[in-house]
Amino acid sequence: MELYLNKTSPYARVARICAIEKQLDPQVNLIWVDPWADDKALLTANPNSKIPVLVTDEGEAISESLLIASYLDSLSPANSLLHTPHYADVLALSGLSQGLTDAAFTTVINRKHLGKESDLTVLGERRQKAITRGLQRLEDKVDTDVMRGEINLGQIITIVALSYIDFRLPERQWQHQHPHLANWATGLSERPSTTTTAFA
Ligand SMILES: N[C@@H](CCC(=O)N[C@@H](CS)C(=O)NCC(=O)O)C(=O)O
Repeated sequence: MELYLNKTSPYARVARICAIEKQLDPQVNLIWVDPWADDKALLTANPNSKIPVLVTDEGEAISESLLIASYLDSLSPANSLLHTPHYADVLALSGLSQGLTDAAFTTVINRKHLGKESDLTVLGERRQKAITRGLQRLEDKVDTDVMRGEINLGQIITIVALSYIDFRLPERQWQHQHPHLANWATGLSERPSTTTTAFA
């Protein structure tokens, strides 16, 4: 299999962590690309020019991190990332934290292309509020089974979302207001799958 990725994409990092947690990483050839550079190989795999893309051994190009996670989860019995006893909770946590990533990532892209004033537009303010509410909801969920139990997709997306905020929006300093979540994140950020995929 081939995984198209870069070192700063939160979505690609989720896909890569899933491959590692499923013990499939020896079978995944990492193809480092710049999705903004009209890379020919990436455009062939994904005309949307977005990463991640996983090209299967059969040649199917799967885009969208959640779909890639679902595919990888089906390939090996190691660490069931989706079909746990808390299946609905895993999906709920995954959606919540994917939304947090979306709000943070869109903030970063808008700042890059339109300037920091983009935070002050109607949509920019909605994104900031979404981040604030998302962090609070995660803080409220810290002691649930889905967050405290075995590693699952929801936990993976959550740790990537939080670490992406630290990486790109450090001014949020969310740890002060959300100490339980910060404590939870410290524990998960020590796993080999997260340390070897750290943003750079
Ligand atoms: N919903 C997609 C989002 C993928 C995405 O937006 N990836 C960014 C990198 S973090 C990208 O490739 N952007 C390039 C572009 O928008 O042209 C997923 O979950 O995989």
